[in-house]
Amino acid sequence: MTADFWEDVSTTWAEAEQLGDQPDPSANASVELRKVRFGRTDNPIAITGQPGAGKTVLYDSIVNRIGPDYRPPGQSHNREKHRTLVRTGATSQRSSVIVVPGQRSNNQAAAFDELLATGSGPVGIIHTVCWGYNTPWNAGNRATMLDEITASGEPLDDASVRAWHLAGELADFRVLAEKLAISGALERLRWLIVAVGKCDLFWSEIAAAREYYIPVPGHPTADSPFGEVLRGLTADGKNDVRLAVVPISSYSKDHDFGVGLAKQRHQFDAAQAAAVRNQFFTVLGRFL
Ligand SMILES: Nc1nc2c(ncn2[C@@H]2O[C@H](COP(=O)(O)OP(=O)(O)O)[C@@H](O)[C@H]2O)c(=O)[nH]1
Ligand SMILES: [Mg+2]
Repeated sequence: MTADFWEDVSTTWAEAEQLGDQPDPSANASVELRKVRFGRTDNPIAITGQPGAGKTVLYDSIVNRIGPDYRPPGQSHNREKHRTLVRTGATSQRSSVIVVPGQRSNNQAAAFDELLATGSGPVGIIHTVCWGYNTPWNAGNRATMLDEITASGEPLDDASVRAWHLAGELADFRVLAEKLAISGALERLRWLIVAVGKCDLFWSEIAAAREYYIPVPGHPTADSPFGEVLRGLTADGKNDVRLAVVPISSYSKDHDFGVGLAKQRHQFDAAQAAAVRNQFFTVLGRFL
């Protein structure tokens, strides 16, 4: 039944929320991913999402590369393809994990089209969103953002900058959903995780993020615009794409909006970040 599908999605999120509030230091994820150099790579997994959403750092977090000396690699222009060994309990398999830039510029879209055109398409997608806390990599984008916010008559502040990014994120997700449907890749897709990243920056607002990213069980008309697209993409669970929407913090740090505003402080200690990350792994492990 429709409502149950979204109830389940909400329950999985709620578990992460609870662990973020009360970390259980003894908990361990049952799945391990490791970057490897050689070998076959079946089971392609794509990490999608807007520029600056946290895709590259999320991959580094997934393969456990984020230690005390970690420095984020900066803006990536091209598609990144990694051979990855996935170990769940006693079994292991190789996957290629492809980090694909956002869908809204031609350049970026080409990378995703190429992935779909391989004939097999991804078996799983981790779609990265970040509640408006995109790192504004590109000076051109920053200028467009400033122009559009000024034209709208809004003051330039955290709220208007985040709203601008959220609108872009929504448009990007719409394009992704359409491409998956039109290319037929949706029929091959076995799972989708919406990774609500950088949650260390907005943990105090996590309930509002949950309401934005998860369709409302039993009440389609109450969905947020993002929820509406997600509901359509997954056909309320009827198209056999397994779905989770979960918060994740790959790398806690203060956020620079990039336009001269005060930084947004991160709100996580190490135990909280580890607990939420572990839960993300547990969920990912169920799908692999
Ligand atoms: N606070 C916080 N910042 C993050 C997190 N993940 C990434 N970032 C920051 O966001 C920037 C962009 O991330 P990146 O993965 O390079 O974005 P991409 O363009 O989607 O690949 C990084 O340089 C980090 O500074 C996170 O979980 N929390
Ligand atoms: Mg990147």
